[in-house]
This record gives sequence, structure tokens and C-alpha cells, in this order.
Amino acid sequence: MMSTTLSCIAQQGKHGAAMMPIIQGVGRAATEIAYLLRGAVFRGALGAAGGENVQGEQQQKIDVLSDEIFLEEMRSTGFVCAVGSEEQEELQVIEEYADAEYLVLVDPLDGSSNLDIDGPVGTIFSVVRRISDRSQRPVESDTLQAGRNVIAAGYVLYGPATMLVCSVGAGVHGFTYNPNSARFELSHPDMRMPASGGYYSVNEANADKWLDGLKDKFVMMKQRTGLGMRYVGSMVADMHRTLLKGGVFLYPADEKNPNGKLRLLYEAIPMGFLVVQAGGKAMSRGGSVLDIQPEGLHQRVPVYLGSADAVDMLA
Ligand code: AHM
Ligand code: MG
Repeated sequence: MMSTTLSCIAQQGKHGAAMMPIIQGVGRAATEIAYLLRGAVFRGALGAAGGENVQGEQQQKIDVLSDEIFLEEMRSTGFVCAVGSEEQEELQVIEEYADAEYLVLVDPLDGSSNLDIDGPVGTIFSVVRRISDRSQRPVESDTLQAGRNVIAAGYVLYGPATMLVCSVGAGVHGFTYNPNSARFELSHPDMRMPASGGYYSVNEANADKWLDGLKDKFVMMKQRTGLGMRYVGSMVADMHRTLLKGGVFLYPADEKNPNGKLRLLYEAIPMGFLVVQAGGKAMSRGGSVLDIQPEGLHQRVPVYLGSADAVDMLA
């Protein structure tokens, strides 16, 4: 039987055909990053790279390598004019295709501190259409678009299997890398978030420092829903479980992170887009994640993502 590969995206919704080459590029990057991860300990690619990213966080060598791989694969599609990355202070313009129509935002290796313990990590991405004229060079303001403008988004989970989960605005579909065929094959068609049940997922050690009156609401939510608890501390792994099993993932504001820890463009918007496409709810402080107008490439926001009933009790 013929398996369904990433090319099926071309038939999905009105943006599927345009997004397919970009998502296939993400798939190629994912295959290379997965390979790199498997052998990283032998090649000395784990451990600090010696630099800091824009957030002042230690960059691991593998963060830098993953970023290079992703940029290269976006270049090779010919449809991407620039990439905004969590690992790069400024927008990376792809000079040969500076007149192309799309920009991609990426966290090339999210949760990389989990690599010390051979824990799961991920790549998170979204695609927007440029605002500036195609005769000009793309600029940072092209990336500062609310989640409502996102055309496609997804993540790759590097777990026991490598999975690519994405949406072009026509539902959320999960593809698993098959080492026998060397392709991503459709394994989770039309992922829908369960309306109830599942788990809550949060770094509860911060509860005494949470802002926005969350602590009391949280106690109430636990009592009313009876949800179990799971927390990997790697957003892609925690969100993948939340999409499949239901419940809520949150990274709220706290005294140390008054706007939360996660980045609007690289983490909150793409995951929010997927959650909404899967029938769930994506909230930030005072409204939907998808309605926030970004003001900077590396802005952070509190996030509450998951099944509507649990999210509504918290946000
Ligand atoms: P990173 O982009 O520096 O890897 O940080 C993001 C990660 C997320 O994957 C995860 O949800 C969060 O940090 C966990 O933070 P904490 O350790 O504070 O619970
Ligand atoms: Mg990250």
C-alpha cells in the first residue's frame, strides 16, 4: 500500500500548494537535525558553544548547528526571502531569493537543555506572507504579524520517533519519519484536541511567584477538572501530549519572568495556531495569543494553551 507523504499537504486548504515546498524543507531540516542529535555526544556537539543568544542564554553548539541547517533548507526551497530565528538577533535575509513571498520564523532546537539527560527536544516554525513590496529587501517588520496572519505552522518532535506535526489552516496533521522509506508518512491525520481529560503541564515550582492572581485559579482548576500532571520542560514534548491527550500547558508570568518565558513569535504563535486548528484554545494575558500584535522579534508572552474548559479557568 502506498503511504501518504508530506506531498499530501498540497491538497489541503487554499494555502496547501504554496506551503508544501516549505514544509518539505522543514522535513529535510528535521531529518538532518535528528541525525545530528543521535550522534552529537560522539562529535562533541553537546555543551556550550561559548556564545549567548539574544536572550542572554547559553547557546549549545547543537543550537547553532540546527539553526544553520534550518536556514540552509529554507534557502533551498526558493520560496523564502528571510528567516527570523530565536538563535539570531536580526532577521536573516536570503539574498538570492530576497524577492520571494514568504518569511519563516523558527526556534530551531527548543528545549535544548534537555539534551544533558537525553530528553526530547523540538523545532517550532511558522510561515507568514511578507508585507513589504517584493521589489524591496524584506525587513524585520515583515515578521511582526499577529497569529491571525499565519499561513502555516508546525513543530518537529525529536523523541523515540521523529514526528512533524503541522497545519496549513486546514486542520492539524502528524507525520512520522519512517527510517525504512526515509520519508515522513502520515500517521496522525486530523488531530483533534480532546475537550476534557488529559493533563496539566506547568513548572509548578514557580507557583509562589506567579503573577496575575493565578495561584488561586490554579488550585480551583485542579479541583474542578481532576486533571493529572505531566511536565517534561520541553515545550514541543509537552504540547504534543496536550494536543493528543487534552488538558492544558501553561507558562504564565512570574516575578522572575514578568511576561512569561516563552517567545511570542517562535513559540506562542505557532503553538497557538496549532491548538486552535485542533479545536482548542490559545490564550495570553487578557486575550487570544493569535490577536497579539508583535512589537519585537524576541518578545515574550504568558501562554495558556489547551482544552477550552481548563484554559478558561486559568486565563
Ligand atoms: P529554550 O527556548 O531556551 O529551550 O527554552 C524554552 C523551554 C521550553 O521548551 C519549555 O517549555 C520551557 O523552556 C521550560 O522552562 P522551565 O525550565 O522554566 O520550566
Ligand atoms: Mg525555545
